[in-house]
Amino acid sequence: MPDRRLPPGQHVPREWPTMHYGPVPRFRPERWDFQVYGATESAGAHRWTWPEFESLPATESVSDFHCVTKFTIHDARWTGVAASLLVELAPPHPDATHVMAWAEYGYSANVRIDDFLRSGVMLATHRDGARLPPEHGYPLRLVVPHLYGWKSVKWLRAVEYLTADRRGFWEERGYHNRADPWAEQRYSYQEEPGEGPPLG
Ligand SMILES: Nc1nc2c(c(=O)[nH]1)N[C@H]1C(S)=C(S)[C@@H](COP(=O)(O)O)O[C@H]1N2
Ligand SMILES: [Mo]
Repeated sequence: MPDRRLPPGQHVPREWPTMHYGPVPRFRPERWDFQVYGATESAGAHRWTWPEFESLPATESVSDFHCVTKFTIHDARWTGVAASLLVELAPPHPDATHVMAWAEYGYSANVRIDDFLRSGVMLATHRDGARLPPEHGYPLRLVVPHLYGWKSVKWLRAVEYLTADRRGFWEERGYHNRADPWAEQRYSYQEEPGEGPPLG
């Protein structure tokens, strides 16, 4: 029977692969912080230390995860801070249209604010009840389950509010600006004219 939860071109592997570009960063809690900056309502940055971030109210969300290299993981259970709560705690300026999620070592991914606010979008510390392993984003990763996996930034350190769209790491390197797996938005050449910001 066809799997109706499988977007076009995807398959389910036996185990969850690890997928990223570059080395796994080491977590130094005393140096770690999380920031929300850019087009905030207050014009100032919001900052949390690791103990502060860890004491924010956590929620759980179960979702599927789709990587553009064609694997799909069903029913991942993520625990962490809902993106919608983060936006309440650190409100954007009314002109903000997109967020850039920033990781250690400068990896980034852009997401529309309405995509960021979708239910299931999480700043996750745990998966399936266990602390994230280092290679899966410890201590904190973004999960944007309704877009391809490269938007789910591991080793997340900041969210920047943008008043105009800008391409992130893979979006500048030929991948689609929005990345909806159900529409198979894999590559930037599939974008409609005017759909995204110009290629860097
Ligand atoms: N910081 C960072 N986050 C990243 C990546 C990366 O290269 N660097 N790769 C992305 C890609 S392409 C995918 S599919 C997912 C994979 O997550 P996983 O390793 O937990 O399966 O992480 C995403 N987050
Ligand atoms: Mo990916």
